Amino acid sequence: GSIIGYRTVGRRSGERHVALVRIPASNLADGELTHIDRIPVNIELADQQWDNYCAALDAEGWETIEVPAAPEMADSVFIEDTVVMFGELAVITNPGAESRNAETVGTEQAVRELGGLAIERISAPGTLDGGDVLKVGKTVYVGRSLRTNAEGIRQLRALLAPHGYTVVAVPLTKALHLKTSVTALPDGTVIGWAPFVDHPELFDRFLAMPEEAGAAVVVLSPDTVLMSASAPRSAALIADLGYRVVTVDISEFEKLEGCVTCLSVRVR
Ligand code: CIR
Repeated sequence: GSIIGYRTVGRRSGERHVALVRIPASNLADGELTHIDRIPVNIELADQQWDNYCAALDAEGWETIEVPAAPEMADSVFIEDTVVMFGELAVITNPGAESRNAETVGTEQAVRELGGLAIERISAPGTLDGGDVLKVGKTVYVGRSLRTNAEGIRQLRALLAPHGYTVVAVPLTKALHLKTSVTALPDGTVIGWAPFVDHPELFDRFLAMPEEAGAAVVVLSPDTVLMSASAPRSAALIADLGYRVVTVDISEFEKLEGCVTCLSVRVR
């Protein structure tokens, strides 16, 4: 059928699908926490879950490339916050948490080594975390969060305007990052955990998920999404809409307010 056709075309085109990842730091358990209490993190299990996450991407045709390890930066595994990709343009962020700010150095190095990408930067006093940026076609929703400020949004808007993107700022008070509260299906429907969404009316189509972790999907192909194993009812709901759902257990990262999106950056 057409679903299989899509995947075959993808492979035939010989396009290289790359995702950046970063191995968990040895002090992962000390990561920042904003909205939840600290629960002990099982480091060994976290390493295993990270391996499985990378293997799942690989199995779905995304070659994983490791950004140089930052063993002393507790939150560095959450690489999504350090760079946002817009086709040929990579925007290196300026993470809003002091403890995370230097994470961008290794990411920028890796992006440079990938080659073929124009590199721009968000700079002080602007702050922006990649977890606050949700792309839906040519619309770029950006969470105005504890981590992303007005100046960061202004800079991103100015960088993207020449590329034909519209930046839509989204007030966010109930979750750490925009993508903790909403992401989007391949068809552009914004899905989310309603208690975390201040303004569902900002989205063209909004579909509420039955679980908190169900708010986050990673689009792997036009017919496949990656989700956390801690949102089985949301996964079933999305499968029932005609999508293939691949699940991974990321419990140890969820204890640190990480979700399925933040452990990689898909270069696209
Ligand atoms: C932090 O507070 O920055 C980390 N503990 C979690 C970051 C998760 N990133 C994301 O959702 N994009």
